[in-house]
Amino acid sequence: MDRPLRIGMLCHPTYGGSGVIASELALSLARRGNVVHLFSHAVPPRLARSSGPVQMHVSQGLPYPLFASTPHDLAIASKVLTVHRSEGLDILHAHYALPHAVSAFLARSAAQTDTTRPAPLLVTTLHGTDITIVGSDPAYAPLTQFLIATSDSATAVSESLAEDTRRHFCPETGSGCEIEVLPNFVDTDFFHPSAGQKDDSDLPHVVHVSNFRPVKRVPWLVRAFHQALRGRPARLTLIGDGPDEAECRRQVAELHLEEQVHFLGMRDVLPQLIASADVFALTSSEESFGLSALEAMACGTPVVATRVGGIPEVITHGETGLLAEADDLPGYAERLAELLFDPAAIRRFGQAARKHAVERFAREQVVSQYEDLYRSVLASRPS
Ligand code: GMT
Repeated sequence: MDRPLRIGMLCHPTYGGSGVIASELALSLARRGNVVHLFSHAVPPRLARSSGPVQMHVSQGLPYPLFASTPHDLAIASKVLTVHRSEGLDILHAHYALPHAVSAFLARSAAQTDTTRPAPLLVTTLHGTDITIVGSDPAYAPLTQFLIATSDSATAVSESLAEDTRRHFCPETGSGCEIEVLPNFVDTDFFHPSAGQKDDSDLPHVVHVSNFRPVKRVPWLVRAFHQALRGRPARLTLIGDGPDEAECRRQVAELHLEEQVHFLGMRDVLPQLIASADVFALTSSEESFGLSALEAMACGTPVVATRVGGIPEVITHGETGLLAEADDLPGYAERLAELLFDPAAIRRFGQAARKHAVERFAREQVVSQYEDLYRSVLASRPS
């Protein structure tokens, strides 16, 4: 039997897919008998809710007047090094390139000066805007490129994101951008159709979950929902909060949708809320994967989404959901109405969505792929 691995996972603690995936991966790996440490500047919500045997290290930098902002990433690098020196980590797994691959790189470099034990190897998982918006910005691009090239292994959550990464950073030969695609995953027991009750006698019900950042285009969704109604009764529930919430509320008032659109703010009982809806809506301008769409599919709720980034790798148009072009609001409204007002189609698409989530994106299957990757990276470590 393979020996247990000692893994250090680094991630953002905010609500968001990369922190969810890092936390769930850490929990699964620990339940398999590996020793897993999670490093962040606050406890990620998915880990906070679990009693799983992951050792959480909250590392916050020292605020000091000379610093424009508190350098949590340096405190995390320092903590990783401390844990490595006392326990000997095999793998550092950075989720979202910036700043976590920087922290992990620093800790690995410092550990390489120690002759008493091997330094940990660095696996970096690219999640989306760490390439498409933040990482490719001229302010960070050279560093992002270096981190990808210098990681012992780099992974991306979709083919589309791997392709974007090559296009941004290694356009000529692809060399320096060796990227393995390991898709995101979902706990299909937790996100399950029986978590909530769809009721044909209720009003047709659309749900959306996000952090209301501009890239999610929630105000665009409000307008599309309004167009889809054409006088028919339906409701839209918006879950989460973020910068665009005020604009959404303004549009709801302008379009006189106060009766139809409800804001719930941040919630943890997502499976119940999503499973009881008829359609999950995603209207992003870019999306490397769309973890929330996958969670909806696992709940048996079909998705109407914009055809961007890795979305077509998750949703099969006409089978598990419907896709519309991101610059075509009337087209999106049309797709939304097509599904929302057809209970038989909702059932058919919902069953296909659940089946696809279970067959292609089940949690333990993808966790095994990560574990295999760690072991193969360690096996090829120069002695
Ligand atoms: O990249 C981001 O904007 C943040 C990131 C996150 O932490 O939620 O989202 C990305 O990673 C998720 C998990 O892999 C993906 O499901 C999201 O599609 C992706 N977001 C974008 O590409 C906009």
